Amino acid sequence: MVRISTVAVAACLILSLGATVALADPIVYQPYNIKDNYIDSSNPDDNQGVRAWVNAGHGDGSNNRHIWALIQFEDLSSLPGNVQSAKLELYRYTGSGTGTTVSAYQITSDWVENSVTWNTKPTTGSTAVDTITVPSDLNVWHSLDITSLYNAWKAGTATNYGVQIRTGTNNGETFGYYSSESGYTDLRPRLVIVVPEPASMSLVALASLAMWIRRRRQR
Ligand SMILES: [Ca+2]
Repeated sequence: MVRISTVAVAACLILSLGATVALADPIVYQPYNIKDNYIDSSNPDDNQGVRAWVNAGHGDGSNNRHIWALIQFEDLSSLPGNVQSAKLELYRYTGSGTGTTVSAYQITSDWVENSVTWNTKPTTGSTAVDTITVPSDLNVWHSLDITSLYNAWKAGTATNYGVQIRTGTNNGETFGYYSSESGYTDLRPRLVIVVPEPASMSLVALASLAMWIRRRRQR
C-alpha cells in the first residue's frame, strides 16, 4: 500500500512539474502603433513618428551624426510584473554597416511620438541598460535584455518612458528596424516576457514527498 501511494503521489508531482514548464512559455507582446520613432542629429527638426521603420546608427561614418530610435510600449497593464526575463526585440531588415554593438538606454522624460525631434529629445540614463554585439546580417531580431527596467516600471519604482536605441561603434552603420506601423505584423517591435518558473515550489513538493516516504517507512 505504501508503494502504491508513493507512486501515485510521485505521478501527481511529475504532472505538476510538467505544468510548471508550460507556465514558463514566453509571452510575446507585439501591439500595433506603440510609440516609436527615431531622431537624427543631422536633421534636428524632423519628426519620423509615422514611418513604418525606425533607424539607429551613425549614418555617415562620423561621430558628428547620431541616429537614435525611441521605443515605448505605453500600456503594460496586461503583462505580469516581477518577471524572470523581459526582452525588447527589434527586427533589423535593412541598413548598412558591419558588425557593431546595439545598446538600450532608459528614457527618463516624456516625449510625443508625432512631434519629438533631435532638438526636443527626451533625457536618458547615462549608462546602458543592455548592450549586445550584433552580426552584419539583415533579417534578424536584435534582442535587448531590459528585465530590471521592465520590473521597475511594473513595480512603480521607475516611470515608463520607454528606451532609446543607439549603436555603439562608428562604421558608418545605419540599422533599419520595422516599427509598429509596419504592415509586417509579425515583425513589429515586441516584448518577450518570461515569468518565473515556480521551481522553488517544485523543490518544496519534492522535499515534502521525501519526508512523507521516510515517515511511512518508519512506521
Ligand atoms: Ca511610430
